[in-house]
Amino acid sequence: ARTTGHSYEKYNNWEMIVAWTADIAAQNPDLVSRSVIGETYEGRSIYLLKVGKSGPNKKAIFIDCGFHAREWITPAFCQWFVKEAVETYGKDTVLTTLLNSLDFYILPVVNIDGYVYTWTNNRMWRKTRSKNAHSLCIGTDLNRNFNAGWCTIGASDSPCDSTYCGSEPESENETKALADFIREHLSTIKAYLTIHSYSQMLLFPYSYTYSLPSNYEELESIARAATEQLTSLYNTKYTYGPGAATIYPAAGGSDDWAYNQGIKYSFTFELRDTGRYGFVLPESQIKPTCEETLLAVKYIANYVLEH
Ligand code: ING
Ligand code: ZN
Repeated sequence: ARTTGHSYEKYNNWEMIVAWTADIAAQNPDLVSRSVIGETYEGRSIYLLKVGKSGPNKKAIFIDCGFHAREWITPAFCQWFVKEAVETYGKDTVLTTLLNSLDFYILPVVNIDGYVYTWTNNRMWRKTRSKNAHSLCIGTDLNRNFNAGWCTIGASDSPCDSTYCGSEPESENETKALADFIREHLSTIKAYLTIHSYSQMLLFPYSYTYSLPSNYEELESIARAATEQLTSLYNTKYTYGPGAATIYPAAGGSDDWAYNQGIKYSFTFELRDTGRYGFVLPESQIKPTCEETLLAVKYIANYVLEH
């Protein structure tokens, strides 16, 4: 396994991330392959990495990062995850078993146009960069744009707001690309993990309603155990629970949508911190944040493998 040259403890711009996706796939052809699942509004390729040893009838886990442009720690986590996979395959028994038995689909940056904009224009941008009809305001909130109670609560129908739900569900190229991929792979994808920041929370459905999901008790116990693992490393405190009651009610999120598609293990991570640095988490926290988060992700992956 080779991962030379790339810095996993710094924030990388989109150009660097693109080069990294090509390199890590080229250097680890038995473990990593790269595909393009769509194009952003501004015409950038949306890259997806498939990580795992090839084998028959494998279950899969889908993980995305960079839904919201300013949440820079999240693309850093997706890069870290792939690095750990290629560097510890054949060394760490838990990860080796996981990669032999499961495929991980890693989408390192969903909202690429927004991410580029945070590097060039406005560090605190959240939405996409698409034009809206009859408005000078730009962008849709991708995590309000999915077809799950779309725009009924905790979302705005005004294009100037940061939680604008879009003109209709899946109005954004990025939403459509992600949703199409998941629909096409529903028979294999057993878990959906979407990585956001910040708040130190592990959320599960529902966020668009206070109703509880059918396997609520199971999700609650997975979240408890996964956050226990996470906290064990650096004592980072996490809370967990259904989105509506734990963070705030919000419709149109990808975890609720994936859950309603039949993916019964669907979680939103809210990584460090709780507000001291917020979205502008110092680079010195990339490594500890990624290490602790990896423990929770491994726990969930193991659970999925055994159930
Ligand atoms: N938080 C999420 C947001 O989109 C969330 C919380 C999770 C909402 C799941 C809906 C569904 O607002 C951040 N930090 O983006
Ligand atoms: Zn977010």
